[in-house]
Amino acid sequence: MIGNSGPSQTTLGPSTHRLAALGIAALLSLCVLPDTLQAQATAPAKAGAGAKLVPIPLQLPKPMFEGTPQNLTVPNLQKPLGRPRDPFLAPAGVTNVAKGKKVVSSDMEPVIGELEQVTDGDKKGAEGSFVELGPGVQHVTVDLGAPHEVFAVLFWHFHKTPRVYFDVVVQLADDADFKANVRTVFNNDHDNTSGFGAGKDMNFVETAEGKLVDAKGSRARYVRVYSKGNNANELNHYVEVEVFGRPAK
Ligand SMILES: [Ca+2]
Ligand SMILES: [Ca+2]
Repeated sequence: MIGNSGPSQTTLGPSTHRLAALGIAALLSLCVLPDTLQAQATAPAKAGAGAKLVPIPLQLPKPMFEGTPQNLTVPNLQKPLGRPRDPFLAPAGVTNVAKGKKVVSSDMEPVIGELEQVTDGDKKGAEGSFVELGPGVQHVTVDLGAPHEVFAVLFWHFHKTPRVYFDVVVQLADDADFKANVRTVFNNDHDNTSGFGAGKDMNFVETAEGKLVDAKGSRARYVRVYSKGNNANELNHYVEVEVFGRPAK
Protein backbone atom coordinates (compact mmCIF):
# COMPACT_ATOMS: atom_id res chain seq x y z
CA MET A 1 0.00 0.00 0.00
CA ILE A 2 2.75 2.42 1.02
CA GLY A 3 4.98 1.30 -1.88
CA ASN A 4 2.43 2.69 -4.38
CA SER A 5 1.85 5.89 -2.52
CA GLY A 6 0.70 8.20 -5.25
CA PRO A 7 1.64 9.79 -8.53
CA SER A 8 4.87 11.42 -7.27
CA GLN A 9 6.65 8.09 -7.57
CA THR A 10 6.04 7.90 -11.31
CA THR A 11 7.93 11.17 -11.85
CA LEU A 12 11.06 9.95 -10.07
CA GLY A 13 13.84 9.49 -12.59
CA PRO A 14 17.28 9.33 -10.94
CA SER A 15 17.94 6.39 -8.69
CA THR A 16 18.85 8.68 -5.76
CA HIS A 17 15.26 9.96 -5.74
CA ARG A 18 13.99 6.43 -5.83
CA LEU A 19 16.23 5.50 -2.89
CA ALA A 20 14.96 8.52 -0.97
CA ALA A 21 11.39 7.41 -1.68
CA LEU A 22 12.18 3.90 -0.45
CA GLY A 23 13.66 5.40 2.73
CA ILE A 24 10.47 7.35 3.36
CA ALA A 25 8.38 4.25 2.69
CA ALA A 26 10.47 2.35 5.25
CA LEU A 27 9.95 5.12 7.81
CA LEU A 28 6.22 5.13 7.11
CA SER A 29 6.01 1.38 7.63
CA LEU A 30 7.79 1.82 10.98
CA CYS A 31 5.12 4.36 11.95
CA VAL A 32 2.43 1.80 11.11
CA LEU A 33 4.07 -0.93 13.19
CA PRO A 34 2.74 -0.01 16.69
CA ASP A 35 -0.85 -0.28 15.43
CA THR A 36 -0.12 -3.67 13.94
CA LEU A 37 1.40 -4.86 17.20
CA GLN A 38 -1.58 -3.53 19.13
CA ALA A 39 -3.97 -5.43 16.89
CA GLN A 40 -1.96 -8.61 17.42
CA ALA A 41 -1.91 -8.03 21.17
CA THR A 42 -5.71 -8.00 21.37
CA ALA A 43 -6.03 -11.07 19.14
CA PRO A 44 -7.23 -14.16 20.95
CA ALA A 45 -4.55 -16.71 21.66
CA LYS A 46 -6.44 -19.71 20.35
CA ALA A 47 -7.53 -18.29 17.01
CA GLY A 48 -5.40 -20.83 15.18
CA ALA A 49 -2.52 -20.21 12.82
CA GLY A 50 -3.53 -18.35 9.70
CA ALA A 51 -7.11 -17.74 10.87
CA LYS A 52 -8.52 -14.48 9.54
CA LEU A 53 -9.15 -12.10 12.43
CA VAL A 54 -11.76 -9.37 12.11
CA PRO A 55 -13.37 -6.94 14.56
CA ILE A 56 -16.26 -8.59 16.41
CA PRO A 57 -19.60 -7.15 15.27
CA LEU A 58 -20.54 -4.79 18.13
CA GLN A 59 -23.78 -2.85 18.31
CA LEU A 60 -23.45 -0.28 21.06
CA PRO A 61 -26.36 1.55 22.69
CA LYS A 62 -26.68 5.33 22.76
CA PRO A 63 -24.48 6.99 25.43
CA MET A 64 -26.47 8.47 28.32
CA PHE A 65 -23.76 10.89 29.46
CA GLU A 66 -20.72 12.63 28.01
CA GLY A 67 -17.18 11.76 29.05
CA THR A 68 -16.23 10.16 32.34
CA PRO A 69 -16.39 12.15 35.58
CA GLN A 70 -13.18 12.45 37.60
CA ASN A 71 -14.80 12.83 41.02
CA LEU A 72 -15.55 9.15 41.71
CA THR A 73 -13.82 8.17 44.94
CA VAL A 74 -13.21 4.56 44.02
CA PRO A 75 -9.76 2.99 44.56
CA ASN A 76 -7.87 1.27 41.77
CA LEU A 77 -10.08 2.89 39.14
CA GLN A 78 -9.13 2.51 35.48
CA LYS A 79 -8.43 5.85 33.80
CA PRO A 80 -10.92 6.69 31.06
CA LEU A 81 -9.54 5.97 27.58
CA GLY A 82 -10.84 9.29 26.24
CA ARG A 83 -11.70 7.70 22.90
CA PRO A 84 -13.64 4.67 21.67
CA ARG A 85 -12.23 1.29 22.64
CA ASP A 86 -9.99 -0.39 20.06
CA PRO A 87 -11.76 -3.00 17.91
CA PHE A 88 -11.58 -6.48 19.43
CA LEU A 89 -10.38 -9.06 16.94
CA ALA A 90 -11.68 -12.60 16.64
CA PRO A 91 -12.05 -15.15 13.84
CA ALA A 92 -14.50 -14.17 11.11
CA GLY A 93 -17.99 -15.49 11.82
CA VAL A 94 -17.87 -15.00 15.59
CA THR A 95 -21.18 -13.50 16.80
CA ASN A 96 -23.06 -12.81 20.02
CA VAL A 97 -24.10 -16.37 20.88
CA ALA A 98 -25.79 -15.28 24.15
CA LYS A 99 -28.68 -13.47 22.44
CA GLY A 100 -31.98 -14.99 23.58
CA LYS A 101 -30.25 -17.70 25.63
CA LYS A 102 -31.50 -18.85 29.03
CA VAL A 103 -30.37 -16.88 32.09
CA VAL A 104 -30.35 -17.99 35.71
CA SER A 105 -29.26 -15.98 38.72
CA SER A 106 -28.44 -16.12 42.41
CA ASP A 107 -31.55 -13.94 42.70
CA MET A 108 -34.24 -15.72 40.67
CA GLU A 109 -36.85 -13.12 41.67
CA PRO A 110 -35.33 -9.78 40.65
CA VAL A 111 -36.42 -6.64 42.51
CA ILE A 112 -37.03 -4.98 39.14
CA GLY A 113 -37.36 -6.59 35.71
CA GLU A 114 -37.00 -10.17 34.48
CA LEU A 115 -33.89 -12.29 33.94
CA GLU A 116 -34.74 -12.66 30.24
CA GLN A 117 -33.74 -9.01 29.88
CA VAL A 118 -30.09 -9.97 30.36
CA THR A 119 -29.98 -11.52 26.87
CA ASP A 120 -32.87 -9.79 25.07
CA GLY A 121 -30.66 -7.48 22.99
CA ASP A 122 -31.97 -4.29 24.64
CA LYS A 123 -28.87 -2.47 25.87
CA LYS A 124 -30.41 0.94 26.45
CA GLY A 125 -29.36 2.80 29.59
CA ALA A 126 -32.85 4.02 30.40
CA GLU A 127 -35.25 2.92 33.14
CA GLY A 128 -36.99 -0.30 32.19
CA SER A 129 -33.95 -1.76 30.40
CA PHE A 130 -32.17 -3.27 33.41
CA VAL A 131 -32.73 -6.06 35.90
CA GLU A 132 -32.21 -5.19 39.55
CA LEU A 133 -30.93 -7.97 41.82
CA GLY A 134 -30.74 -7.85 45.61
CA PRO A 135 -27.77 -6.66 47.71
CA GLY A 136 -24.51 -8.55 48.30
CA VAL A 137 -22.77 -10.97 45.96
CA GLN A 138 -25.07 -11.81 43.04
CA HIS A 139 -24.56 -13.32 39.61
CA VAL A 140 -26.25 -13.83 36.30
CA THR A 141 -25.36 -16.96 34.35
CA VAL A 142 -25.96 -17.48 30.65
CA ASP A 143 -26.41 -21.02 29.32
CA LEU A 144 -25.17 -21.03 25.72
CA GLY A 145 -26.99 -24.36 25.22
CA ALA A 146 -23.86 -26.17 23.99
CA PRO A 147 -20.07 -25.81 24.27
CA HIS A 148 -18.73 -22.77 22.45
CA GLU A 149 -15.36 -21.21 21.79
CA VAL A 150 -15.69 -17.95 23.70
CA PHE A 151 -13.57 -15.01 22.54
CA ALA A 152 -15.09 -12.10 24.47
CA VAL A 153 -17.65 -11.42 27.17
CA LEU A 154 -19.24 -7.96 26.95
CA PHE A 155 -21.62 -6.69 29.62
CA TRP A 156 -23.41 -3.62 30.84
CA HIS A 157 -24.52 -3.33 34.46
CA PHE A 158 -26.09 0.11 34.23
CA HIS A 159 -25.03 3.07 32.12
CA LYS A 160 -27.63 5.75 32.71
CA THR A 161 -25.22 7.57 35.03
CA PRO A 162 -21.49 6.92 35.65
CA ARG A 163 -21.19 4.10 38.12
CA VAL A 164 -18.71 1.55 39.39
CA TYR A 165 -19.85 -1.97 40.29
CA PHE A 166 -17.72 -3.79 42.82
CA ASP A 167 -16.13 -7.24 42.88
CA VAL A 168 -16.81 -7.93 39.23
CA VAL A 169 -15.84 -11.52 38.45
CA VAL A 170 -16.38 -13.24 35.09
CA GLN A 171 -16.18 -17.03 34.94
CA LEU A 172 -16.58 -19.73 32.30
CA ALA A 173 -17.54 -23.33 33.07
CA ASP A 174 -18.56 -26.61 31.50
CA ASP A 175 -21.45 -27.19 33.93
CA ALA A 176 -24.37 -25.18 35.31
CA ASP A 177 -23.13 -25.48 38.91
CA PHE A 178 -19.69 -24.09 38.09
CA LYS A 179 -17.84 -27.09 39.45
CA ALA A 180 -16.31 -28.47 36.24
CA ASN A 181 -13.42 -26.70 34.51
CA VAL A 182 -14.14 -23.26 35.98
CA ARG A 183 -12.01 -20.48 34.56
CA THR A 184 -11.93 -16.91 35.84
CA VAL A 185 -11.31 -14.49 32.96
CA PHE A 186 -11.83 -11.25 34.94
CA ASN A 187 -11.65 -10.43 38.65
CA ASN A 188 -11.35 -6.98 40.21
CA ASP A 189 -12.13 -8.10 43.78
CA HIS A 190 -8.75 -7.05 45.21
CA ASP A 191 -9.49 -7.91 48.83
CA ASN A 192 -11.24 -11.22 48.03
CA THR A 193 -14.44 -10.23 49.85
CA SER A 194 -16.44 -12.29 47.33
CA GLY A 195 -14.24 -15.35 47.93
CA PHE A 196 -13.00 -16.21 44.43
CA GLY A 197 -9.44 -15.20 45.21
CA ALA A 198 -7.88 -11.74 45.10
CA GLY A 199 -8.31 -10.29 41.62
CA LYS A 200 -5.79 -8.11 39.83
CA ASP A 201 -8.10 -6.40 37.32
CA MET A 202 -9.06 -2.75 37.78
CA ASN A 203 -12.34 -1.12 38.71
CA PHE A 204 -14.04 0.59 35.79
CA VAL A 205 -16.75 3.15 35.16
CA GLU A 206 -19.83 1.87 33.34
CA THR A 207 -20.40 3.45 29.93
CA ALA A 208 -22.50 2.72 26.85
CA GLU A 209 -19.51 0.76 25.48
CA GLY A 210 -19.97 -1.87 28.19
CA LYS A 211 -17.08 -3.83 29.69
CA LEU A 212 -15.32 -6.17 27.28
CA VAL A 213 -13.37 -9.10 28.72
CA ASP A 214 -10.99 -11.21 26.61
CA ALA A 215 -11.90 -14.89 26.97
CA LYS A 216 -9.13 -16.07 24.59
CA GLY A 217 -11.19 -18.62 22.69
CA SER A 218 -11.84 -20.74 25.80
CA ARG A 219 -14.29 -23.60 25.41
CA ALA A 220 -17.32 -23.27 27.68
CA ARG A 221 -21.08 -23.67 27.80
CA TYR A 222 -21.82 -21.42 30.79
CA VAL A 223 -20.80 -17.79 31.32
CA ARG A 224 -21.27 -16.15 34.72
CA VAL A 225 -20.86 -12.52 35.76
CA TYR A 226 -20.69 -11.64 39.48
CA SER A 227 -20.98 -8.28 41.19
CA LYS A 228 -21.38 -7.00 44.73
CA GLY A 229 -23.24 -3.72 44.72
CA ASN A 230 -21.99 -0.43 43.34
CA ASN A 231 -20.75 2.98 44.45
CA ALA A 232 -24.32 4.36 44.59
CA ASN A 233 -26.10 1.53 46.44
CA GLU A 234 -25.79 -2.12 47.48
CA LEU A 235 -27.88 -3.47 44.62
CA ASN A 236 -26.79 -5.23 41.46
CA HIS A 237 -27.98 -4.32 37.98
CA TYR A 238 -27.66 -5.97 34.60
CA VAL A 239 -28.68 -4.43 31.29
CA GLU A 240 -27.19 -7.08 29.00
CA VAL A 241 -24.55 -9.81 28.78
CA GLU A 242 -23.16 -10.68 25.34
CA VAL A 243 -20.86 -13.58 24.59
CA PHE A 244 -18.90 -13.44 21.35
CA GLY A 245 -18.12 -16.94 20.23
CA ARG A 246 -18.90 -19.83 17.89
CA PRO A 247 -20.02 -23.42 18.42
CA ALA A 248 -17.09 -25.61 19.51
CA LYS A 249 -16.04 -28.29 17.02
CA1 LIG B 1 -31.20 -6.29 27.96
CA1 LIG C 1 -14.00 -6.65 47.35
